[in-house]
Amino acid sequence: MAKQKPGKKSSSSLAASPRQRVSASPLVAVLMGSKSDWDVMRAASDTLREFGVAHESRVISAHRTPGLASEFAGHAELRGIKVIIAAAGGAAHLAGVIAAHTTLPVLGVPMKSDALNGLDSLLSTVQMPAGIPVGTLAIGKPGAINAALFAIAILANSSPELREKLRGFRAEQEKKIKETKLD
Ligand code: RP5
Repeated sequence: MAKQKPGKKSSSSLAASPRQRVSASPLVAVLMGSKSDWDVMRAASDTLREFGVAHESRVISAHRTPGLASEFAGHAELRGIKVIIAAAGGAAHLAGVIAAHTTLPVLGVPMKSDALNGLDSLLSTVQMPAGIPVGTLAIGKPGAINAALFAIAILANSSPELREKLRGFRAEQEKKIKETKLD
């Protein structure tokens, strides 16, 4: 792999395009196998935005765009990305393929599928053979939100500001539960 300073890579297929949602110097990449995943995966993007984390959201398919998948993963670290979230449904190999091409932490989100309700996606994401890890979250929207929170927790290891925001988020969540009144 060519030596390059983090945050500098910008080849034609990796550069921002009107079809992708990108921010300058993204720390997190939210990848999904199809636009049909976006309804769910926008919850990951929304969560990252609420915490002020620069990120990009892209459609990259392990089987429909295999070259782009390996190119993206191979250059992600050089571009300054710290965590990759990869969502896919069915024979969901996107997270595993991405993880095979980078040592960055990869978080997999199984999408709910028509045929098997996401069980296929879950098993194909979670059952990575030893050697190439994919941290797998829950099926669908809870997994999308938790993948973003997990990415934030990873980033918070080197960002006291983010750690404080995460504490605030937990405190707010706790407060809401304690204040819950049933009819
Ligand atoms: C996977 O196939 C995608 O991640 C998506 O969840 C599933 C179906 O894709 P479409 O046929 O809707 O494009 O690659």
